Amino acid sequence: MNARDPHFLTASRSARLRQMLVGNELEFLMEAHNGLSARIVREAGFRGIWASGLAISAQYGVRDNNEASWTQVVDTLEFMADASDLPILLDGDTGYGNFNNVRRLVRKLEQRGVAGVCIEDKQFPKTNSFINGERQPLAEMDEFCGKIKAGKDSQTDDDFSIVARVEALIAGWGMDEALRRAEAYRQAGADAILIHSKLSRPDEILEFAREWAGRGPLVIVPTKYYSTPTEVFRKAGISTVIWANHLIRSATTAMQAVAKEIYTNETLVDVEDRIAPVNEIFRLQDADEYSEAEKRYLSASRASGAAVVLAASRGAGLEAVTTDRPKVMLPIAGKPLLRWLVDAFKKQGVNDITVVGGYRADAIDTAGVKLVVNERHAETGELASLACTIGGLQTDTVISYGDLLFRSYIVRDLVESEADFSVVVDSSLTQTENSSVRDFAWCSAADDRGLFGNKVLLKRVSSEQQDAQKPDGRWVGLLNVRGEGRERLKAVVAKLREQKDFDSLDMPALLNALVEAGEQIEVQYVHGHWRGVNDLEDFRRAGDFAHAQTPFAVGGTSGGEAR
Ligand code: SPV
Ligand code: MG
Repeated sequence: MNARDPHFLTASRSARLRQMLVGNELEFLMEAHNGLSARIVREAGFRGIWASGLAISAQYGVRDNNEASWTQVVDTLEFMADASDLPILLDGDTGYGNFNNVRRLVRKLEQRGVAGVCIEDKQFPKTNSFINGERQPLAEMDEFCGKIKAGKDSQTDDDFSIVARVEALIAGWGMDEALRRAEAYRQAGADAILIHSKLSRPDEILEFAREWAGRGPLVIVPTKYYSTPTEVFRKAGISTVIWANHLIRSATTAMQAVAKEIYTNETLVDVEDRIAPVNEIFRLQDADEYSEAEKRYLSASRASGAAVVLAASRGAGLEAVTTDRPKVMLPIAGKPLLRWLVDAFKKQGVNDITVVGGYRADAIDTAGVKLVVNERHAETGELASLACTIGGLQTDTVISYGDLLFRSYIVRDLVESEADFSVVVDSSLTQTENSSVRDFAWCSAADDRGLFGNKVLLKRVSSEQQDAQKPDGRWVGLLNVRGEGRERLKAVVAKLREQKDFDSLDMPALLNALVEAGEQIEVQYVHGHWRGVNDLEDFRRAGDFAHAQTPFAVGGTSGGEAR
């Protein structure tokens, strides 16, 4: 298999690295030091990764002296291997100990999908070759051969590669010693020789290559002799060039410049357009795959749903307490009414919450919600408020009055409903004692506990009880819209919009229009367990209800009525 062979990409990572080493073409390994840089190397088009000891240490902010433990390095490699399917050659320093450490290292690298390791003939703990390289002691040659043999004997994948790095030129031991060692390492089983040089010209590398005369693959790291044309390496019969540290260095330059600029200017405005957008980070993290998987694996009730909360009104009958805030910001048992509602939704996985404000929208606490303002709130009704955000209904959505308190099961059951449209009707409330009570509901069947589980449909909602027939309950102000129901809801709202009286229409008008359009709206009966806040009396009693919903609350009422 040639490295340009179409089967190359389907081969295992270790087979690909081996092929790069033994193939006839000049190959390149690019440095990476974490998952993100490994992904970037792959996207740039490289066919293999150099997991540089210098760069991995540096990204942890420690020195290239084995200050990061070998298991920390292996953990980093796991992120790199997960983020990129390229073969990875680990810069394994000296093998982190003696022959036995090399054996364990090779086994662990194979388990993590790393294609090969390069070990250098220095002593543990090592120092980077470019820091006083000439003063660094070399390993005893035979002992190093033992490490190579131990590594080769412990690999279970025949394609796993061990590259032996010769430091004799760096340490000033001369060409003959370098060649003597390289040959010994080849005979010990090394799959390739990395010959390292710290000169700014490639002379000693080229001389080594001539003398080596193709006895096995040669790998080089031209960090210091970087101005050498790559063609020179090709002609010299080099197998693989390692670009050893250029991503950690370029990232460092960028981070230094941006940090300094933001510090100095105390603003982001000048840097924003010159750095990767947050969406580019999401793309590199494969965020879309997560969203797809979420659709596949999270049950509908756990998937993040949406809610629209109608909160534009000041609250008729509540003028005395709403001069500086809308009704939804009235404090109930220590927190605003809206916060009770938002917390209840979030508890059920309904996280994408849009609040339609109007009167004193500036006073609405927008933490964790999106605020849309119905600018014409003074002249319009609930439906006009809903219309301000209806275009954005992308997912299953609960449409809710803003002045509700309820037991959490009510929303849980509602969002778990399979129906395209479903509403909550309280069957405990069929009479009015109070003029502010509204939204009576007539249904296809009364709340007969014996019929529990049978489908009941909404027939009509009205605040007037002129009907001879007693209502079956009261709509509590919650409508769930699912799936294709969303588009049909939009169509019905669009139709109502053509009516002259659209501005005065309320949510019951929408429910009735849906029924008239032939939609089936399923009824979920409850018996109390919720409260609306419509007047001062409701406001006063809401505190008791809210208290009873808090964990370990003692006393308080658990049921309720009245909107
Ligand atoms: C590394 O990248 O950590 C290397 C290559 O070992 S060098 O820094 O050139 O020695
Ligand atoms: Mg290194």
